[in-house]
Amino acid sequence: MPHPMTPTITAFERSPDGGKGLARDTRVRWALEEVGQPHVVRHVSFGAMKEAGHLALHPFGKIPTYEEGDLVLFETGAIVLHLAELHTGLLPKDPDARARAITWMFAALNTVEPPIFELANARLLEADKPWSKERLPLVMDRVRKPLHQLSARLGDADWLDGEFSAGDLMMVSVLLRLRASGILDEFPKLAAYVARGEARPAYKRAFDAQSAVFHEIEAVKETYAAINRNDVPGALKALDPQIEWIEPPDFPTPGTYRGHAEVTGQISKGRGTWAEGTCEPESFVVAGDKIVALLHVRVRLKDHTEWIDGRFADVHTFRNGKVVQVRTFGKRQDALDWASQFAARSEMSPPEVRTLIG
Ligand code: GTB
Repeated sequence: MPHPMTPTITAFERSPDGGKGLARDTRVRWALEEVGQPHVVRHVSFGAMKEAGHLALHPFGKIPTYEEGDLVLFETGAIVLHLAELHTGLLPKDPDARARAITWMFAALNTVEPPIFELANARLLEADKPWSKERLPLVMDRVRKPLHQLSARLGDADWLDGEFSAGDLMMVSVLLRLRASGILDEFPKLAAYVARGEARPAYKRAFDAQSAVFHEIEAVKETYAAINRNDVPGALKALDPQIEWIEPPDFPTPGTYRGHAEVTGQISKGRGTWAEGTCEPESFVVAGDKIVALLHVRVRLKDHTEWIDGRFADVHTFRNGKVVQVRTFGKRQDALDWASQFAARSEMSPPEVRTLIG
């Protein structure tokens, strides 16, 4: 498993933006990538976010959180500042320049983001209200006002105050949320500034990580949903034609199955023994290219009256968006250990283990 001091952050289990990186974990991932800090991401469901376990980390029941040893932080401003102070690369050494960069972080969060947040609320949550249409132009103007001033201050510079800093990271993250509204395009200098931020390799890695995990988790969920409805072709959809599915000796269909035809036989045979029941992923642990599905099986076999109720794990290895291997483990811990030991890391990215709980 990852080093105990490897920080763990939380993110949405299923972001409403469908993996477009608009939730606030992206700015923390970005900061982690900028400073090259390996990290774990635990993805929480909306329900779990409001439960005692998560509320102990985040009093307002939101993501992201940041855990590093005994230290628990919430609020993206605090988390990014902590990372910027702990590592080099996000804040200048000169004390005055450092204070100015921190000022830009606060400006992003306290001056620029509040009206943008209000606009998101107006567009998404209040669109059906009778007064929504009348209020929207007013909210949009509240967004534009600081943007005019910000654009004037930025001028033709690349970044807000000399070198790229945590102030720019936060400002770009905040401005990014405006893109869908079209307002960003009214400010070409700011649009170019945001594009410069997005072009940074660390931003790309952060974006790709959240996007990949969103789609991979959806694919793994769909595999089990298809098995449960006895839809074998549906269960194959996420699997690469070169798939290898390895089932240990004490399982119903032990062996190594290669390719869609053999796996079809394996799934059909195993699923064919069920009279009724389900195999549900309860949570996911993501390590590099591997997603560990922690499974709860509750099945009554044909010609049996008693129910089988058990917990085990499948490790799905992804390549180019497809599952190239599924390895079944009777013991969840064995699956977790194996996945983190053999997880492939992108050459571009620092070693990363991402954890997802449902
Ligand atoms: N001030 C806090 C911080 O900066 O950390 C705000 C944290 C926050 O609002 N988190 C949101 C959250 O957890 C996620 S970012 N909301 C869940 C809840 O309140 O129950 C806001 C967000 C959500 C979704 C999208 N999206 O899908 O596009 C974009 C932004």
